[in-house]
Amino acid sequence: MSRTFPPVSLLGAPTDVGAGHRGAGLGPEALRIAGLPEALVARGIDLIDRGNIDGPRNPWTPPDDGYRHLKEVTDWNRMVMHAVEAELDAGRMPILLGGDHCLGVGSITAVARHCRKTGKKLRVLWLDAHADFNTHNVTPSGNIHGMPVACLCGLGPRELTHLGGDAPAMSAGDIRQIGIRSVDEGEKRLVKEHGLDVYDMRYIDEVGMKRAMEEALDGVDDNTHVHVSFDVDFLDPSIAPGVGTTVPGGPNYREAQLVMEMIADSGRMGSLDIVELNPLLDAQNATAKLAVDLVESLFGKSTLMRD
Ligand code: 5AB
Ligand code: MN
Ligand code: MN
Ligand code: MN
Repeated sequence: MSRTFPPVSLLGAPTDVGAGHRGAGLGPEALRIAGLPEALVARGIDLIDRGNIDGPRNPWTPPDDGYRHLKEVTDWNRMVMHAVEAELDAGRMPILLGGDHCLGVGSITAVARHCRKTGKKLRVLWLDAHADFNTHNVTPSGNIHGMPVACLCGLGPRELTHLGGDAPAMSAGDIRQIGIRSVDEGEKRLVKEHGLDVYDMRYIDEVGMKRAMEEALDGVDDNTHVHVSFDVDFLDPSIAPGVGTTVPGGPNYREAQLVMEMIADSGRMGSLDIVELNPLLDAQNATAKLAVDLVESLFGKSTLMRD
């Protein structure tokens, strides 16, 4: 079963305005240097690198009313939303090179708008150590990269919950979270209240990655747009130390590959974020190279063995 992929566009969003460490803004260049464009071209993909979006600098100021840099985060997300939507409208698959995970708001808002226009069902696969479901009342940090899923589901400041127009981008039922192992106290309550579908590490330990992914992909059909939001801290820090917020006990190399391979097998991935890579914490660009290796599997590299 060989598969052809739609044309792909790389969009760099070099910012860390949503994070608590500086450095994620260097992610797009690190991913390029690690060979991402060449790897996609080698998979036979028609690729355009659109270069980087140019947003506001990081003012590095403390949180205000529970939000750090809300204005800059909103500006970046608006630009990301327009850039991602333009690619989808042109029939291309956008790969957003972050940047921190606050950018998931703009990226997924664009995807949700596209799904509404085309009548597709949306399924977001959120690969992360964290649930990213904080609000300004419960956040321990004020960092908006810990809030994008809440914003997308309508919990948060209006400029982010309504970035795409008059309604939140999605509902809790549209998302599956995989690899979760660090959820803050108040955040836990919200995750339960809103009924998020969380395949946390405890569950993965108990049933195995294969079954967890089968369940996360259940219901995906020919009319589904699968968006993958890949926070690199999803991976166990022993293989992926180059991120700002490491949490032990994540998926190992083979488990991570299986996740990517099963997503590739679904044949329905329509957009992708690669976020939270922090080259300042990454010796020899090794975590970036691992991310590229995993993205190759998302584009069917290892599936070849089963042709
Ligand atoms: B990431 C924490 N929950 O809100 C918070 O990397 C960490 O995008 C958020 O998943 C991590 O500050 C955000 C403690
Ligand atoms: Mn995240
Ligand atoms: Mn994370
Ligand atoms: Mn992080």
